Amino acid sequence: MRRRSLLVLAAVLMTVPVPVVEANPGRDMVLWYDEPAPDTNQGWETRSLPIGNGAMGATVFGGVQAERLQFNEKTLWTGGPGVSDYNYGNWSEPRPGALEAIRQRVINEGQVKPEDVLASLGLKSDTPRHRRFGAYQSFGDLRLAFPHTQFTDYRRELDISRGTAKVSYVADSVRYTREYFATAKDDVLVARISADRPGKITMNTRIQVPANRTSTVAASKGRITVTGALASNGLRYETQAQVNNQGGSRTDNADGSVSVAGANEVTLVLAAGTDYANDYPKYRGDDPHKRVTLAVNSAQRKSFGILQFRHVADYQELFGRVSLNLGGRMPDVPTDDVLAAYGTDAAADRALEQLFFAYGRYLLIASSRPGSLPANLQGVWNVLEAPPWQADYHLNINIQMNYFPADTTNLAETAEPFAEYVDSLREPGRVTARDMYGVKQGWVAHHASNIYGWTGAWDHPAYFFPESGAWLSDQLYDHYRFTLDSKYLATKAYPVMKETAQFWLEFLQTDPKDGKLVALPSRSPEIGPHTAGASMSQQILWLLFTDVLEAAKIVGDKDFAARATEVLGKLDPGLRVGKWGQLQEWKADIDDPNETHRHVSHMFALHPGKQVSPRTTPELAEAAKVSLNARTDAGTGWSKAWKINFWARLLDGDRAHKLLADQLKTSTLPNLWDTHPPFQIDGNFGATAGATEMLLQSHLGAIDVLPAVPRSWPDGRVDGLRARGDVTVGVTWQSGAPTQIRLLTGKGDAVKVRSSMFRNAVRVFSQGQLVPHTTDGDVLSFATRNKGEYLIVPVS
Ligand code: FUC
Repeated sequence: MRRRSLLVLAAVLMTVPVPVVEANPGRDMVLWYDEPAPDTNQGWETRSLPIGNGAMGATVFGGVQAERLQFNEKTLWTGGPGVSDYNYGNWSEPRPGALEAIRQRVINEGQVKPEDVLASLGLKSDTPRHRRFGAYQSFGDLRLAFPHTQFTDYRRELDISRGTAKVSYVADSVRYTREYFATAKDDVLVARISADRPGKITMNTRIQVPANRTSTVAASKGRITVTGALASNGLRYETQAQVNNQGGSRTDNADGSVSVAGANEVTLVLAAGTDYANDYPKYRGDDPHKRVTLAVNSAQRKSFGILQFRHVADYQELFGRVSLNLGGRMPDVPTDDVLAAYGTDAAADRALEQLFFAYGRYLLIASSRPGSLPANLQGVWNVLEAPPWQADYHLNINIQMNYFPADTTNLAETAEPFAEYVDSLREPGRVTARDMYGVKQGWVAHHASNIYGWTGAWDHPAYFFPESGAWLSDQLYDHYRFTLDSKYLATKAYPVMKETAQFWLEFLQTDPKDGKLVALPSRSPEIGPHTAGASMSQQILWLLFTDVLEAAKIVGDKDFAARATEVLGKLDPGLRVGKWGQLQEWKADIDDPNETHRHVSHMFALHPGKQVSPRTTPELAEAAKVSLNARTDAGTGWSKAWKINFWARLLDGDRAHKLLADQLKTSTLPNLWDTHPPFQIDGNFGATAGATEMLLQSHLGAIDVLPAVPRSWPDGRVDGLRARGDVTVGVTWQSGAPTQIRLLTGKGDAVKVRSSMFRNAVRVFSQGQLVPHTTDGDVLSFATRNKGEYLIVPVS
């Protein structure tokens, strides 16, 4: 009887969501403001609201009289092959013996100053980098002018549950509404301007582009076309916007603007593109005219309603896969006020945390979709000609962090542009490996790259980071561990991983001190001297060869598996506890306990690596805590975000939550963009990844449920998170302990689930039937089948 009713209950629980607390999706997933963003660069950075479809992005200012949508397209970059003396960062002439001399100095003297390494291996100051490297550019501004000077009831919002933005206000007793979205389905930005009374829309539409390019502007049949080329490199660009009115009249103006008078409604579709192609060595493809014309033509044939329906369905298919309920209750005040009041009201704090978590997923969907370039330092949004760090691809933490949440939060597709980009660095990277280091096989890139295959040297002492390719390869393999997509492994990840490992087979050196293989010279990113075998270098390389070994076995590359095994036998793993109990940052015990630098790269073994964990290596985990405590919780946006991940991996939920709170209080702008400062998007992605690590981990082989849930999240529910092994996970918890674990298996295999819940008896159900399982301490194991649904509940 008891068993039967449990089975019924279980069957019911499988299908009916059981929220622990009431959520209010209408309000919870909306950022909203009661004023426009100021029409300045600072207003853009702190208050404009981002929409995007991966390739294109726009930010909504929401001015009543003067609306501005600043827009971007990923491929509009200065620099590169269009600049006459572009050289991919490679040396202009050979420097025989330069690398050997530095290596010998490191061996003889123990360490060498970054400036000395720069002088012998870096870019010479007579070949300034900036002009050649280039920077990501603003495409332009879509400017809409309205006659309204007096208004009331103003609201500007971004609904991240739908991927749509809206501005609305009342003027002369008429409610005006502007709706915006960027759709990946139809490759355009879409706007609708409407009113609650007919014939009320009178407006002017124009497109403005920055001065660093030629431009021809024309308007015909409501179509505004702007074409030209960047002065820097001749990159051709084109943007078209179609203005369609329902009712009233439309006029093409000689200045290239389009006016509408007395319409019921106006819809706008805009597309943009360049003749860039991610194709070494020229990086040029077809003129954008055809593509842009086709995108606008086919979009304008669809009604606004159809475009919106297609967009929302497409967007929600991704966004809707995950939900998190921490019991938050969003107060009915603007989002900037909720942020400012963070820390004063638990229910509002939880609501903001839920929103911030979801916002990272929103931003990733908006800035990284298949077929385009990956999210850069600012995702897809940039307003400046000279953005901070070129809004480029920094390869020593930043692009990696952008993709930390891709798999764990069930957005595997967003990682495709990342894999394609990494793959595309191989061709230029082979030339760099050969020209700079005389390496015959393999590829290398250094600490940052552009969209034109810049894999060579830099003109800054921080530049030397040949390990970037290895870290990127580790991440490509981790993606496989989530999806178990063997075609992706064989055709995409493994070839990149193998070629990276080939570089290191030649580049690794034997440390005469102990005969171990080390990176030489090697530095902890952006801090300290160049030495032999800095911890992060070794940890990354340990993971690379461990992954390559595993992958080689799967794809059947026996010879290379043997090479990887050989290297692993001799490789220094980069794990040492030093004299003040710290996890050493360098091979020699030279860590300064007073150092508070934002980079804490030697924690790589903790996250995203797997060598250090309280579960497997408690002494090393203790040492990691000592190092992290010495570095303090301070740091820039991304640094705090990474620390959330570190403390989650150390199973300290309260500390992880403190870092998340610190990030919200001190590194988050009113539009919820992360600030380094300035705005840098990696911190958004890192925070979302960190919150996920608090709820679910799977890097050690078991699905670790609620490994670091903080005291401030006593009750909650999460659905749709992904664990390695192609498993989708949901958890409901009360007083910090799971009351229900839901698994959806993919390819199907035995699973191991870890939770303190298993110290007491549990039942596992699938399709209303009990599933046999075994428990060993906190770990529960059972066999699963393809696409099986499983429910784990306590016996009580
Ligand atoms: C690295 C970091 C900086 C910044 C830049 C884009 O150089 O050290 O803090 O994030 O990347």
